[in-house]
Amino acid sequence: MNAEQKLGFLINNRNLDTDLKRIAEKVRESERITFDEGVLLYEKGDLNYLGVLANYIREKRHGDKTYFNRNFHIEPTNVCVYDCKFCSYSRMIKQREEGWEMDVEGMMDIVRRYDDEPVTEVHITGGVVPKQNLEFYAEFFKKCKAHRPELHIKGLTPVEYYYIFKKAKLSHYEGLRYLQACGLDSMPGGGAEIFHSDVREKIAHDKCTAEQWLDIHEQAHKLGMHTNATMLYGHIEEFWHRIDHMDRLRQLQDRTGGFQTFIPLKFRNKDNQMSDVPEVSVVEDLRNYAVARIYLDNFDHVKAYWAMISRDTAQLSLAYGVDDIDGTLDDTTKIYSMAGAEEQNPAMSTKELVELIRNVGRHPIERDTLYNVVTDYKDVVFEEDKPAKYYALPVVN
Ligand code: V47
Ligand code: SF4
Repeated sequence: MNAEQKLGFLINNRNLDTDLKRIAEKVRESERITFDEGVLLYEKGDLNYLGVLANYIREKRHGDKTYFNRNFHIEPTNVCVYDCKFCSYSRMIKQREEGWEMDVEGMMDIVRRYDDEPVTEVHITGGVVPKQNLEFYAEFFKKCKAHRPELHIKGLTPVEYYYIFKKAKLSHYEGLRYLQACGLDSMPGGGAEIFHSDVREKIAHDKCTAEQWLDIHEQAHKLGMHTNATMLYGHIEEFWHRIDHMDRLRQLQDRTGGFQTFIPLKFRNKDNQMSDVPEVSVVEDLRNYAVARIYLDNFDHVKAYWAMISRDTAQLSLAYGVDDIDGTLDDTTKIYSMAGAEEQNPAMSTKELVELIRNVGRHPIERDTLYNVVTDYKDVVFEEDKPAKYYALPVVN
């Protein structure tokens, strides 16, 4: 049975709850579901039901195509002026001895390590410190572009921008316009956490508010930049907080169309101030991907970040609405390993990523940050005698 037949079969099941049947019919007719219906999906939808709906939408949009990219991260600092309770990564100013703070040359050294490698994106994210201010990032973006113009800079989040623009006395629009002129191409989805103040005040009380986060993305969209959005789920929030979060994103997307990808991020509980909060199950992860795919009808892509949820769950997620699994990473990010993710040194070669996708019957496509196709791997056979670097990124010591 294909995805459409499965949906038809489910709708014709006489035992299906009437509310769930109505939602399934809406999905078949490509009608938007309401806030209350979103909450109901979480409350009543079992894994099979949600998977059928989400996969129907996923295959209608993308067929079997599954995207990844070749990227690396730079984490300019793990010191942070903020105090997010879920963060295992940041070292407060007073714990500086355990922290690092790079200068522009240190960041350029990382960029230069990839000079002969076919990476298309550098993803920059980390803590917030006074020294890494507007001019710091302006200088880095300019140097990076001068060195390698085609490398896409996906940099920082509203958490950093709110802090540095305020210090520089610039509006969100002015600050972003300036950094865009220096070389910034797009913005990753971090810092969103859970928007609703009931939860945000408990887990991320001192960084940018939901309104500030959304406004910075809106200004970026006005400048023609594409951005992503995340949601940190599976801790103290309730289902309706997740729908509230996605609803605010859906509304902004209706206005601007600037979001590309939604990335649910599973809360990991190692070594942070919320270690007493248990992590949710893999079933809940999959249900959550599926609800996101159903609710966010105006987002093109839903991404499972394999470094955070493990390779196995990333593979499973491809049947629950996910069409993107991020990139090679090359062991350049520590955010998740420090929070207890299975991947302690996250790096995958292109060949491994392609095989991971193929092994669950999907069609691997290497994309650039803006989803232009770089290589379609449908019929590519990996040859033993091709130099490893053709497929794989080197391990950096
Ligand atoms: O904003 C921090 C999250 C985010 C924990 O846009 C945690 O392509 C779980 O946003 N458990 C940063 N999550 C990472 C991020 C991201 C990752 C991959 C791709 C993209 C993209 C964006 O990491 C933070 C925060 O929400 N985070 N600590 C934790 N203990
Ligand atoms: Fe700082 Fe980000 Fe950690 Fe919050 S999540 S403490 S803003 S590094």
